[in-house]
Amino acid sequence: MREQLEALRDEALQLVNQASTQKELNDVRIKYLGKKGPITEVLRGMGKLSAEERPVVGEIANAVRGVIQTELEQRLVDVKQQEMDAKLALEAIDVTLPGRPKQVGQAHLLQQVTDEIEDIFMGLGYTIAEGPEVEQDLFNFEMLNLPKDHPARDMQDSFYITDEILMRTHTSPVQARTMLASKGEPIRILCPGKVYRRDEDDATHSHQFMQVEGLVVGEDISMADLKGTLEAFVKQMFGEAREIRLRPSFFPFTEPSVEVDVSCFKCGGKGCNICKQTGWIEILGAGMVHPHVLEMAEYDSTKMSGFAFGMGIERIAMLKYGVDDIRHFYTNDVRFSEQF
Ligand code: FA5
Repeated sequence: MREQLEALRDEALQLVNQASTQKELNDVRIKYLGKKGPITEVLRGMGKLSAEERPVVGEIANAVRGVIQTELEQRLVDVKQQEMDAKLALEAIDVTLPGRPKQVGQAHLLQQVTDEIEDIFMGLGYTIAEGPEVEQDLFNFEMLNLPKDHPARDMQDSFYITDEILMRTHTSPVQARTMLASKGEPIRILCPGKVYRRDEDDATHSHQFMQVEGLVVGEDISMADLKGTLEAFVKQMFGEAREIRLRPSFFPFTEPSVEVDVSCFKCGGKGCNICKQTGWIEILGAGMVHPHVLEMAEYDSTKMSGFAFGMGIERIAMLKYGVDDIRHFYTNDVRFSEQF
């Protein structure tokens, strides 16, 4: 009986040592220590033994059961630890791996230039105004001294939605809207925005582009104020060395009207391929607000005067950043956008 029990013990302990999962250990426990296991069987058969044998066999059986029990518990602790280690290894996160950099966007160059222009004029006391891109003929043309049959309309032939509604051809309608809303009070506004014309697209023209309008109305506003303002703007935008030149021009809503050129940033005025050998580059149209335009917007033109200007934002951006084709602004190629 002793040999039989010791053999069972050795067999069970070997299996305990070989087990590598909690389930295998549980199987060993059921097989050797369970109700139908061989040790329980031995203990159950004790009744058939003699009175001398009984305590001896009982002691051995209990000792064998105790050893198996202890070994099982010990092994269970080890197996649990191994299982935990394996799980941790599987789920390990390498915190030393460098992260994936997030792609950070940036403002479009036209937006950057618009912001720069706004900053300069806000420094001169201007406020920013806005107007609709889908505009009435009334504000886009009529209130600006361009009645229905005026030939100067041809220069800005546009996209009409109805006979009376069109995509605005310039930011100048904001002049009329602001004057009407200001009810005879002084004005100093800047209005950037998109405009639309039925122009052929080429390196310097687009059917949709951006302008920024400036309008100042008050007592004793003169051409000298216009010139001083634009000079201050050009020097801040393009550098102290830049000069401006005013050339006579025509716009129905200003009188007198001028085109404003800036001295070439590349050759400084000597003449080169950028300025087409003239030393000057045109950046905007401007003039003194026509008395009739003031009157239409209910301003007393004998007491109040004003100046206005309108520049192409693409033109300013191309000059300042050396962009050679206006179409780069609209193709959404990040290799272009990322450079600024
Ligand atoms: C005007 O649009 C006038 N409203 C400007 C003005 C405002 C004059 C206030 C007097 C008082 P003009 O058509 O010249 O003027 O356009 C102004 C600027 O817009 C041009 O100097 C040019 O830089 C830009 N521009 C005109 N057409 C295009 C085009 N198709 N593509 C890109 N830029 C253009």
